[in-house]
Amino acid sequence: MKSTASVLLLAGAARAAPALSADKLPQPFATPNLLNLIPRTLEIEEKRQGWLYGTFPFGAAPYPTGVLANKTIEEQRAIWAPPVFELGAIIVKETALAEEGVIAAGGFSTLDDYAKVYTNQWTTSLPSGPLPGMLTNSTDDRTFSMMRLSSVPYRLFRVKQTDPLLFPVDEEIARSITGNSLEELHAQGRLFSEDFAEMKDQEATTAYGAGCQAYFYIDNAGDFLPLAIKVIVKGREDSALVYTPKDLNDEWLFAKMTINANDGWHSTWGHTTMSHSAAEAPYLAAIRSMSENHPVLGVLNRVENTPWSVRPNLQDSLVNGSLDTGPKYYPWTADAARIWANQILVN
Ligand SMILES: *[C@@H]1O[C@H](CO)[C@@H](O)[C@H](O)[C@H]1NC(C)=O
Ligand SMILES: *[C@@H]1O[C@H](CO)[C@@H](O)[C@H](O)[C@H]1NC(C)=O
Ligand SMILES: CC(=O)N[C@H]1CO[C@H](CO)[C@@H](O)[C@@H]1O
Repeated sequence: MKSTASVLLLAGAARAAPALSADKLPQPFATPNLLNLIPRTLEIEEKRQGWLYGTFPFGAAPYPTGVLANKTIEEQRAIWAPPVFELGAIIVKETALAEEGVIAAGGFSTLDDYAKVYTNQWTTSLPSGPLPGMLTNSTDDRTFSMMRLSSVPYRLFRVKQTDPLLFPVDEEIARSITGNSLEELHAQGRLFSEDFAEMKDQEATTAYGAGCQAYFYIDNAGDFLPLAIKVIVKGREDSALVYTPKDLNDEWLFAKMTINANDGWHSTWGHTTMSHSAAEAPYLAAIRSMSENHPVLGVLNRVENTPWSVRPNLQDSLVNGSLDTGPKYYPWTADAARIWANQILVN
């Protein structure tokens, strides 16, 4: 089975590759043995000199540098950078068109007017429109809670019975929303939480931001719903307000939007470090430790598809080419992104 797979992989590689000189002919995948010991030792020695541990301005896991690494990085950048910049240019163009479209349609005066931003707009950069329900059901609590589950849910936890509660919720209000007190939901294993409190301390732009904590619960019908959001602002922790669906609609919406910024920030930057860097660190070590014909590296080479383009792309496009300003839809700076992303990796 194993050798059949190797032959198939090799056949594919041979077909895809341009004519190879005799010394570059693909070797069958094999673990180290007496026959390949010497050529492999030489190969690995060459790779260890050409793939060094470096750093990247964005930080996170070690970033490769050296003669061989730079060549691969350049090739991967050549594949990735053009489509990213092409899309970036289209977004800039379509943003201007959407602004004109909103003005032509009479501007914003109610919340529902935000749908105008998407009417016949973003045809190339967002052809299927925003997420289902974003325009029609944006204020529905189920849209909000499903966003927690369907995007990057790693900051959502069930509050275990042995875990302390993050913050209290008025018992009468909790009962009027859920039929239970917070403690009862907790005891029944129906209570969930998100804790982004660390974000209150980040270097902010002029936009408003906070570090939020939230509770979610499973109701009697089995729906996963938000119960309360605590909005914590640096220096005013003691007077942090707890919002619930029983507050005025706009206040509750404000609380949901505030934690949305936390979760979006987490998806953007946490995914770089927790997903990409966590895979890139062992990959770089594997490149430096194994022959290209080692079956394990063969698998890693297929899994890690052009990884060395990810951080440069983030640096150039998400951070918008500037080391000083982050994407404008977050209330925190690009420096805050780098610091946060590196801390979350350590944690
Ligand atoms: C590899 O690229 C990095 C970053 O551009 C550069 O600092 C380094 O000198 C290069 N190394 C070699 C050996 O070309
Ligand atoms: C919007 O909410 C309604 C009422 O609950 C539901 O029937 C519909 O499926 C929702 N639409 C989307 C796109 O989720
Ligand atoms: C490099 C890059 O794409 N920079 C852009 C960042 O965003 C500003 C404002 O939208 C543009 O003017 C820059 O061209």
